[in-house]
Amino acid sequence: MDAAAQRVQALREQIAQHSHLYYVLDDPRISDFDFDELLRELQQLEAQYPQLLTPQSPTQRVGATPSAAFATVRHPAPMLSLDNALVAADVEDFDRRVRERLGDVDAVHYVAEPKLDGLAVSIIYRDGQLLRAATRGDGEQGEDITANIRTLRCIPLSLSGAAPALLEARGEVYMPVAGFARLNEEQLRAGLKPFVNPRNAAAGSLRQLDPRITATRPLEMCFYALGALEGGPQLTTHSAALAALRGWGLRTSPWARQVLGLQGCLDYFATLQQQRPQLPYQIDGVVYKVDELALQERLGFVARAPRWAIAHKFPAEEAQTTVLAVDFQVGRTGALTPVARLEPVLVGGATVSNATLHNMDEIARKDIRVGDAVIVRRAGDVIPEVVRALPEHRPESAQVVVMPGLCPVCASPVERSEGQAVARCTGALRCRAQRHEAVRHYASRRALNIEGLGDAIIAQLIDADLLHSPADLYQLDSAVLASLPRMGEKSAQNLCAAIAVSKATTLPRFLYALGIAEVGEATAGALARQFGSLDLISTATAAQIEQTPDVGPVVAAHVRQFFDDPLNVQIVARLREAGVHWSEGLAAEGASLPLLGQTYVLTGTLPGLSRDEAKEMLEAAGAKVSGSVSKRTHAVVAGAEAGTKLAKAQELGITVLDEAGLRQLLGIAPAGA
Ligand code: I6G
Repeated sequence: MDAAAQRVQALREQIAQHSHLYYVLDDPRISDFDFDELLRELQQLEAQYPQLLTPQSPTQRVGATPSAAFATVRHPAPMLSLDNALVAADVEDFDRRVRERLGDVDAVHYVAEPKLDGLAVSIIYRDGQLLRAATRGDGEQGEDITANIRTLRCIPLSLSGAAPALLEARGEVYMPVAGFARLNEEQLRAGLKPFVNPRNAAAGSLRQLDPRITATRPLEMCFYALGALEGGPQLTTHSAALAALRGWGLRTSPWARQVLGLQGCLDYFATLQQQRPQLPYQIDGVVYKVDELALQERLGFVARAPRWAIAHKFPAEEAQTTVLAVDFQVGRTGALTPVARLEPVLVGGATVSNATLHNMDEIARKDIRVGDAVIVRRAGDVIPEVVRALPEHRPESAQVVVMPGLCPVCASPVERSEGQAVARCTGALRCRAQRHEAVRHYASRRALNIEGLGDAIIAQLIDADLLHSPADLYQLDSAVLASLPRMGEKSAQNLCAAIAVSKATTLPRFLYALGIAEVGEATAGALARQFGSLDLISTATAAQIEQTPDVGPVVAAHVRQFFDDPLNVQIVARLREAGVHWSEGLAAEGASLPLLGQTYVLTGTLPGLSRDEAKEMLEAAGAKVSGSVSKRTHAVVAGAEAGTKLAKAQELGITVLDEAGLRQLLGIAPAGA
């Protein structure tokens, strides 16, 4: 037993040392295989001598049981957000303000480091042991994600060296690009939706209630600040704080550098911008912080951001490539969207081989031809787009793009109504592409919310001739579902249950789920309130439909056309026969719409609400949520890292709300209440 205890101790020390070498110093000394061997030996000994097991053992990263919900926890000190600089002139202003406040000093020492595109997390170590980890939340309170954070191998469960009595370390949890690509391949193989980008994948992985799932995700963490420190060394600079974090075994950015003055910041920015495509993770800018802590203290804070730091964002990335072909994608409502197939090109760390061309008017306006050299742009989460053609490099063989007369999927005629930018396939649900999109839309979260019905399953069901419209979903049983390739019995049962649960819905959701052209959630809600019943909507004339607030002739015509198509009428009847039901009448929908007629824009990350949630709440109150700021915008709801939309709102003098303001406006409880 003594010998076993000694070996366990020695193994834990070796594992901690090699983790430190691997994750913190980026200097592995043994192979992954040998590392796993050490872990395996430790596991075996702990199984043999359970009395030697401790929660801090590296074998105990994954807790056994999923939790029902995340607890809310208060941060020892608020987690602030950073102001953004979008152009060099903003950094110049920042540096000038810093120097003026400090009494016109010549040049300030800053620490510059990459701004990782991930999620801010705070971790508390008490007496060197990992005690608690939390998301940023609203800055004051976050969610307790300790069980999930413990599964990240790069985060030590015990600190190295002389640990302080209390340490709150802050940093960014992110997913490296390679791990993200692997995860998405697995998602697709499993018939699940791929993640949009590494940031969303990291957020989704950290918000798992079952830490065993988080443990399978390739997450990493990079620390960038101290929140609280008790019983530790006296630190006088931010550089020293970063060095102390590293000393305790916490990873910090290998790119962090002390720079001098504005020019030092801008030179660093230019260097990092060049390195960006080669970095193994996504970054969206550079953070500059005044290095001297005493100066930071003198500068203090304005609103919720420090005056001594700023995030200098990279502009949207652009690159030159060639248009190989233009294909037409058929969407849910039959709209044909031209998509440029490009010679693959690296833009901002991702290979772009397709870009949207929006519609034919856009192609004509930009004069884009097949064979053209073009500039493509990729910014953050948005779909890459072709910015402009370079006619000076146009080859003689370049070809003008023509809209096909027949749908490329089902060969039905394509129609473009007068004055409309969009051409549509007239095949409706007879077109496989429209059928797929119709079912996907019907099952989407904000329509009938059928969990587990991913793209791959929809495609398999269509291939097997089992799905001609959403109504066929209710004819599926778990035996049929289980017979699909790669579908287990349990998943088939779960999907079957999810389909059954979807039968109870609301009229606005059902109307939205039908996927009528131009009928989004707000319009579906307005129609439900105006008419109160599906039968009244489906039999109303276009003129009557137009009486609905915010509904114009185009929408009214689409609604009428939808219910004039016998195929649609039959599908609706079959859905109702299958048991899809809702309560009709105004009371069922909660008639109060205080924000009717008002337009809101969401930007940045709200601490306690996802963008979808905020949008849903605003729309439920009758507001329209738009993607761009204009003079007609009623207010902009801005969260952390808000960008140009916030700047535009300020320029136009439009009201800006934070999450607390939004909650107050909607009369809902403050976050964490
Ligand atoms: O959101 C952030 C990203 C990176 C930060 C940050 C950072 O430093 C590299 N630093 C601070 C002080 C804050 N947010 C508030």
